[in-house]
Amino acid sequence: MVDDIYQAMVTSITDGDSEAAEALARRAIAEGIDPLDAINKGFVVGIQQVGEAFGCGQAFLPDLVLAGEAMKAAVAVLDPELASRGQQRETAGDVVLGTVKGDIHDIGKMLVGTMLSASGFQVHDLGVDVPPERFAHKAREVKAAIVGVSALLSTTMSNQRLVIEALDDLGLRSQVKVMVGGAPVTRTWAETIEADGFAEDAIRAVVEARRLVGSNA
Ligand code: B1M
Repeated sequence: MVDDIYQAMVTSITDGDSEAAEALARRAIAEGIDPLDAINKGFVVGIQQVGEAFGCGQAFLPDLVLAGEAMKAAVAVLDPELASRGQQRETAGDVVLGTVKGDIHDIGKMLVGTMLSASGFQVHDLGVDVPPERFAHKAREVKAAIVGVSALLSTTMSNQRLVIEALDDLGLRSQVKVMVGGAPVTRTWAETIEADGFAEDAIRAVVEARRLVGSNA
C-alpha cells in the first residue's frame, strides 16, 4: 500500500498538481511514513521523470514550472517534520547556503538546508541567484564554518568558482570551508575549483559538512 502512495506522489509531480502533492505529503505524515522516504521514493522520482522528459523534448517549460511548484508544495509540508526529527544539540557550526548567480533552482538547496538544520547546523539561506560577494559578506558577518554553494545548470556551475574567489578577496578563504553540490556538479569539478567538499544529495551533504567541521555530532 505504501508503494501506491509513492506512485501517487510521482504522478502528482508529473501532473504538476500542487494540491494533490500537498495532500499526499500530509497523508504521508498522518500514516507515519518517513518524510525523507516520501521525498526520495515519491516526489523526487516524479521531478526526475519530468526533468528527463524535458531533456528529450517530451515536456516543456510550463511542465517544469508546474512540477517545480508541486514539488515545493510537498516539501513545504514535509519540511517541519524533517526538521523536528533532528535532535536538539549544540550548534555544529554556521553554514551560509545559496544557489549561484544566474540560477533560480532552489528545491535541492532547500532540502540540503533542512537536513543541515535538522543535524544541528545553523543555516543562513541566502536564496537563489546569489552574487558571489553576497556569500562572502554573509560568511564574514556570521563567521561561517561552511559556505554551501548549489548550482543546477552546467552554465552556472562555474559561478561556484567565483564564490571561492570572493572569499579569497575578503581574506576569508583559509577560515571557511566551501561545499558545492547540484545536479551537474561532480567531485572532479569540486576538486578542479578547489572546493573543500562535495555532496551528491542532502543526506551526504550532512556527512560531508560534519567532516568539514571535524565533528561527529
Ligand atoms: Co530547470 N533545468 N531550468 N527548472 N530543472 C534542470 C536542472 C535540467 C537538468 C532539466 C533538463 O534539461 N533535463 C536543465 C539543466 C541542464 C543543464 O544545464 N545541465 C534545466 C534547464 C535547462 C532550465 C532552464 C534553462 C529552462 C529554460 O528556461 N529553458 C531554466 C533555468 C532558469 C535559471 O535558473 N536561470 C530552468 C527553470 C526551472 C524551473 C524554474 C521551471 C524549475 C525550478 C523550480 C525551483 O527550483 N523552484 C526547474 C526544475 C524543477 C528542474 C528539474 C526538473 C528539477 C530540479 C529539482 O528540483 N530536482 C531539473 C531536472 C533534474 O534535476 N532532474 C531541471 C529535485 C532536487 C531534490 O534535486 O536540485 O538536484 P537537485 O538537488 C539535490 C542534489 O543535486 C544535491 O542535493 C539535493 C537533494 O538531494 N544538491 C546539493 C543540490 N544542491 C546542493 C548543494 C550542496 C550539496 C548537495 O552543498 C552546498
